[in-house]
Amino acid sequence: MTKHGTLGVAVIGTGRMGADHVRRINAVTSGARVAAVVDIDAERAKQLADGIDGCTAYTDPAGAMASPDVDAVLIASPGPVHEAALLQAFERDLPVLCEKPLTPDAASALRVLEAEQKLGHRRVQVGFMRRYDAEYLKLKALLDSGQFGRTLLLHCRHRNASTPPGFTSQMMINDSVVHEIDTTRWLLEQEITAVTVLRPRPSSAAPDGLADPQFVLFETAGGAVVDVEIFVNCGWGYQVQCEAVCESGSARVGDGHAMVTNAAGRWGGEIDADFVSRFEDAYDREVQQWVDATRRGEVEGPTAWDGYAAAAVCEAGVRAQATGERTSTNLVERPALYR
Ligand code: ISE
Repeated sequence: MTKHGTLGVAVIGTGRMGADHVRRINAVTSGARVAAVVDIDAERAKQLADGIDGCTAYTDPAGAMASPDVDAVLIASPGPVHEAALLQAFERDLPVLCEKPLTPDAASALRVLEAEQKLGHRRVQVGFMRRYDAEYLKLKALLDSGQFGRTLLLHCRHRNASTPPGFTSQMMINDSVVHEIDTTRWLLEQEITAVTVLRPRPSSAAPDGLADPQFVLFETAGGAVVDVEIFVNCGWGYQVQCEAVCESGSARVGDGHAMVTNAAGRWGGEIDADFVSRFEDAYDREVQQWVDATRRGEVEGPTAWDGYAAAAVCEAGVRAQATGERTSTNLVERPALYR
C-alpha cells in the first residue's frame, strides 16, 4: 500500500484541526508522515510544509493527490468543501480519513455514498473521534456485554466554554450535537427515528441571536430515548458526559475525574478547556488506527454510511429546532456495502 515504507499523508485544510493532525502525524503517529499540506492560504501551507522534511505545500487538493508521495488523504477542511475532495480521492482510489461532518447535508452525503459504492469498496473513515475515547470504549464494551440488560435511556451533556464568532443555533446541531447523534447510533446500534428540540430562555451570556442552551431528544428504532443538553457558551470549560440507564444498572462516562485535589477545606479537579485537549488521546488513537488499517490495506471505523446517517438526523434536528415539533428522520435504505 505505501510506496515509501511509511504512509505518505496529504492533510487537506490546515486550520485548527488540520494543524493539530499535522503535528500528530509528525510527532505521535507511527508508520506515517506528512507528505503534503493543502490550504487555500498558500502562505500558511508553505509555512507548515517548510517545517517538515519532504513535505510539499499545495493550494488545491487535486494537486496534492496527484503527487507520487501521497498514499492517503486526511480531510480537515471546512465541511462544505469535503464532497469535492472526497470525490477527487475516489478518482485516485486513495484511502481517506475525513473529519466530521462527512458533508454538510444528507443530499451531498448521499452523493458520496453513491460514488464510494461505484468504487466497489470502502475507502472512507469518518472522524467521529469519541468512538476512540477510552471511557466511551469502556461504556460501549459494557453495553455490548449485555451485563446490565437493554439500554433504556442515554443522558448526555455537551458543554463548550465558548464559541467562535459566527457560531449559529443550527451549528449547535450540525457541529456539536452531531457527536451525540453518532455516539447514540454507535452505542445502541440503532438508527435515530425522531428528533425534538426544546429551547429554554437563552443564557444572558449567549451571543446575540444564539439560542443557547438547547435540549435535544432522540427516539431510536429500538425504543430508547436520548436527551442531550447542548450548552456551547457555558463559560466554565469543556464537558462531554454520557450516562446509559439500562434494565439492571447504569454507567456514566466523562466526569473527568483524572485527579481530585483536597486543600483548604475543599475538594476539586480540573475541567478541560476544549475538545482538542479533552479528546487528545482519542484523536491519537483514531489517527493511529487509521494509519495501521490503511497500511494493511483495510478500512475500519465509522463509515460513509455513518456520516450520511448523521447528516440526515442533523437535518431533522435543524427542522425540529425551527418548528418546535417532533420531527421524523428520513434515511434511505442502508446499501449492501455498509451492512
Ligand atoms: C466542534 O466542531 C467539535 O467537533 C467539538 O467536538 C464540539 O464540542 C464543538 O461543539 C464543535 O463546535
